[in-house]
Amino acid sequence: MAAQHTILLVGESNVGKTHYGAQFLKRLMVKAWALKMSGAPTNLEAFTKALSCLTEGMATDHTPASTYVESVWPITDEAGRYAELVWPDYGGEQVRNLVTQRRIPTAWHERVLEATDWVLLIRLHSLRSEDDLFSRPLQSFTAAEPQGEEAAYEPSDQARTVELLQMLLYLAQFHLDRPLRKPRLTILLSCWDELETTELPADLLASRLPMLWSFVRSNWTSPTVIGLSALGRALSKTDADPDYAIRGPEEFGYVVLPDGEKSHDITLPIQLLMADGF
Ligand SMILES: Nc1nc2c(ncn2[C@@H]2O[C@H](COP(=O)(O)OP(=O)(O)O)[C@@H](O)[C@H]2O)c(=O)[nH]1
Ligand SMILES: [Mg+2]
Repeated sequence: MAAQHTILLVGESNVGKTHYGAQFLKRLMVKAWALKMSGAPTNLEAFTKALSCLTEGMATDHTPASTYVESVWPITDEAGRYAELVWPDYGGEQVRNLVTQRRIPTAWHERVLEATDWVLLIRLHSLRSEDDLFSRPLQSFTAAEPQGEEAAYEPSDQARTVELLQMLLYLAQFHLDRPLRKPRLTILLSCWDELETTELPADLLASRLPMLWSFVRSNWTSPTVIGLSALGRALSKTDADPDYAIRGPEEFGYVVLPDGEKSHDITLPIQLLMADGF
């Protein structure tokens, strides 16, 4: 069966991809939700390991892959539409390196070309805010020139995220003379619970990362921004959360849709893509 959608889930290290995958997997297993696994997924280990930790009420350790590994999940929705979810894993600092060193694994290159949808995970809470005239005292701009290592140019977190999208666009050889319809872009603001906000996801993104937001809006006709809390709350790697252990991980986690509506169905961002929603 040819996939109607190939959905690529990308994000830097530590944004919550593995835990989102684990929670997603649990939802597919419980089967009370609209999506089903419709074949054999590949490379599930990282996700099943995370899920067994969640079942005990703990987060899993971050285990960076040393090479490119991807997990591919064949899924169908209630209307019988078929999609492949592709979770690339670079582990460690590899996505960062992708941008700074511009080296792209071939397998990944192909995935970018064939994807109909890109889902980018961004964890706002762990991004450094920009050092600029507004956040730093003026004298720090006139302080002694940085020496050696320090002098090396390092793009801001926001610039690096823009660069990541630029690289994907370049790889996929899109012409940017007009805003893109395909591949569609969904931005998931992960670990939403950490942000303690009542703002709409797109408004928050626009105010926190204005350069990224304007880049996205000028290159896509209808980008979608959704808040995602895969876990619903912070979990420790050593102390079990009793609620989790008693009620089960499937009782936790939520998304905040573009209009601000909250839903416990964390598979919704993918369902909406499969249904050509938004
Ligand atoms: N508060 C909170 N923490 C989360 C959530 N999802 C993941 N985390 C934490 O974020 C860290 C990175 O998650 P992980 O899934 O390993 O990120 P990955 O490197 O992108 O695969 C872990 O310490 C998780 O416990 C969430 O929804 N809320
Ligand atoms: Mg991971």
